[in-house]
Amino acid sequence: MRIDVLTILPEVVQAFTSASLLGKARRDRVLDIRIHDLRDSATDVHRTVDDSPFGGGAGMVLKPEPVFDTVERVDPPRPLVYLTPAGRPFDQGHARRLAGGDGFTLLCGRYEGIDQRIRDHLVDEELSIGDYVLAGGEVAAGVVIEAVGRLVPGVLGNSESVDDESFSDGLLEYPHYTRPAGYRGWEVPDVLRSGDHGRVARWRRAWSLRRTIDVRPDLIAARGGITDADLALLAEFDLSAPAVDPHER
Ligand code: JF5
Repeated sequence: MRIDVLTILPEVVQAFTSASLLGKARRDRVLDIRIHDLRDSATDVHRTVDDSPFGGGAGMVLKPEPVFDTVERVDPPRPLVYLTPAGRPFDQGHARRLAGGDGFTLLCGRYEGIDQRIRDHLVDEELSIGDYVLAGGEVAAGVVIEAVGRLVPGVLGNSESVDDESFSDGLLEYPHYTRPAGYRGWEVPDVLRSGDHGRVARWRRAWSLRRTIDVRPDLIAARGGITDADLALLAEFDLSAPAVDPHER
């Protein structure tokens, strides 16, 4: 998979995509990540890529010429995605769709924004990684590349392969435990050590439901509310009331 990134901070994107999981995938040639410095397409000695907004106001705007020039010079893969708080909320569904293609391109904005003609005539879609404002799109690009990259076959090892359970059914993760079974007097729940795989699966699902109801009621609504089977599962593990912490019950 080829992923191109258009940025004025290539060293930031280079560093992020050279470490750990993404770095290994790049070395293994599973991910072909190409980082382009928008300033390489500037035409003046100062390598200017921004200018003040028509109509006045604070801040600067990314000029159209360096972005169009870069895209026409390197012919990056589509879709071309602009990362902005004004975009559609990026989620696991977007990550799966992008991971299923041959590649995509990320445009990192800076300043107050980018010239509208880039959005109208070059960008295919606008995505937001959350409701906050960053100084630039580079960290958002890192988020998208990692979320998509880990879904690309060959990026994760066999022992860490993608858990298709988490998020795919729209619920949050259940609690995880490892050794030691007792730590500072806090014991791992007996059910997880019982060897009863059916009961373990029901306990995990009950906790996923409980956590999702408590912290993400929007996800519960999106899957059509709570069913009678869900309520029975919560009751089986005494989770009918809002949870505090697995050890406080
Ligand atoms: C950016 C103007 C783009 O801040 C972000 C962002 C927040 N959620 N998703 C992306 O992108 C950088 C800043 C200012 C345009």
